[in-house]
Amino acid sequence: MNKQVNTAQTILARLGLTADVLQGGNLTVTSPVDGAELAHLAETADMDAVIARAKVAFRDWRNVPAPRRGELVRLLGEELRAAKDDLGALVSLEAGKILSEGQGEVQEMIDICDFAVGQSRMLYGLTIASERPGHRMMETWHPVGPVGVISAFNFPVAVWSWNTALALICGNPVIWKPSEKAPLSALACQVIFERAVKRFGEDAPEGLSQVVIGGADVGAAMVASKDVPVISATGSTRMGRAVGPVVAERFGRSILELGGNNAMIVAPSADLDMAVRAIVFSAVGTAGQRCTSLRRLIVHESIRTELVAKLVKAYASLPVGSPLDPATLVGPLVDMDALKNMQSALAAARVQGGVVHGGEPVTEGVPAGGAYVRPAIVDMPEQSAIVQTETFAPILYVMGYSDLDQAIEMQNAVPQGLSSCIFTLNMREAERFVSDTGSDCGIANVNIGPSGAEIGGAFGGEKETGGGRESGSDAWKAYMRRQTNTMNFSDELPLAQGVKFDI
Ligand code: UN1
Repeated sequence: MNKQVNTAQTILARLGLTADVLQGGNLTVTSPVDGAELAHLAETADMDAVIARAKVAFRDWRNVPAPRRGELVRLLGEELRAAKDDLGALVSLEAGKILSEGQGEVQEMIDICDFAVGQSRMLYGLTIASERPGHRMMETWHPVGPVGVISAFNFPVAVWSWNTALALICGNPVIWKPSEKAPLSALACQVIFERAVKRFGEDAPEGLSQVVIGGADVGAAMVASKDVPVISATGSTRMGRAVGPVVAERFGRSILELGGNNAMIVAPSADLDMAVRAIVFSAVGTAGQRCTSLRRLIVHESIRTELVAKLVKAYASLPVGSPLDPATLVGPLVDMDALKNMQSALAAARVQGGVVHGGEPVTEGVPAGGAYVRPAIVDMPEQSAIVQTETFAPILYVMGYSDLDQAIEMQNAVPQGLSSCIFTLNMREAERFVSDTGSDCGIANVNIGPSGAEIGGAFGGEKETGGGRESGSDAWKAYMRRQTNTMNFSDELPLAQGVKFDI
């Protein structure tokens, strides 16, 4: 047994995952760090029973006052704080993120718990003026029922927490189908959640949060069930195209957070040193495997050569290696398929006129068995087909522009619409970018890269990104059912719009 497996087993044991859970099943979990087998999990066999449990849990949980539901989420936040180092390390082992990003992901969970605790006392509805005398209108928000969460390997814990912290305070149980590539992080979250439940006491029904393990079949059962009124799915556009219509067909609600093809416009006035730092973090962080990763750089022609030279230099010194080594900035891709996809994207870029800097597999000085690469910068003559495709790898396509209208048009001319940004010190350009005629994305930043959003804002995007919003702002409303109430305290029955109907 090599050293890494020992480390993994120690971390898993501290997180309460013991051999009886980790062994004996058919789903093999491997670490992207070195391909080591971490576990063989049993797949969930009886989805009907899982959904039935969630339904029963809903009946009880909706009766618990929202601020008290918030107390459970407060305890979850406390347990996450206590487990932060171990859970962060498990994310690094299972998803291949560098240690700081693994920890950062757990911090994102803690942050959304804090947010949701406050929100639990603010499930506000409006009071609306009625057109009729002696009447009052209002809007009330009610729990909606079990929420199904489908998450991807690249944010194996935070995405669950955005959905779960809100779903719980809104009065709903959660069923979580994590990526088959990162189920251990999910099982660890379940243990942490159960610690919080134990401290919370009897008000929390059994089955308030359940994890289901397996492939597309397991997810499909949940997606098709009318007993799971909300499906929040994060992953590829292909997955969203399969999930969305099934949920719509049964008139369920889906919250889709799918692919991104995020751009940065760099204007002539930009602070180039700051832009370089933002570019490198957004394009290379998480080895280019965030849905918010920077994939397209649209640079003013007057600074293009200078900026590309600075980037090529910065990229050359990036430490690629084991994500468990604190000096590493670029960990592995999730698996060998991801490496193949990256290489074929680079080959296509060359055919389409691209000049590729870097991008080759790295085998020296990295653990054997992992898919390590040097991040790539690709100078492109135009925004051709490959640039319009999201490849989940550290490839940054660079294109030039000469006026801002053209840059914004290029920024918007891709099928995806998640995140975007502009680097400029020109106030007109900055305001234009976030105006009605600017970026068409769900996220548009000024002098900040497109990735690494805080939880306080609504997270999600337009077009093929799916239109869903999760996390902060008023995203909680998607986890509740809205009711319009008209209250008549008069002794008359006037009809709206002046309609007469006397009997
Ligand atoms: C994702 O990649 O699915 O904004 C989520 C970010 C993170 C979340 C990314 N806070 O990069």
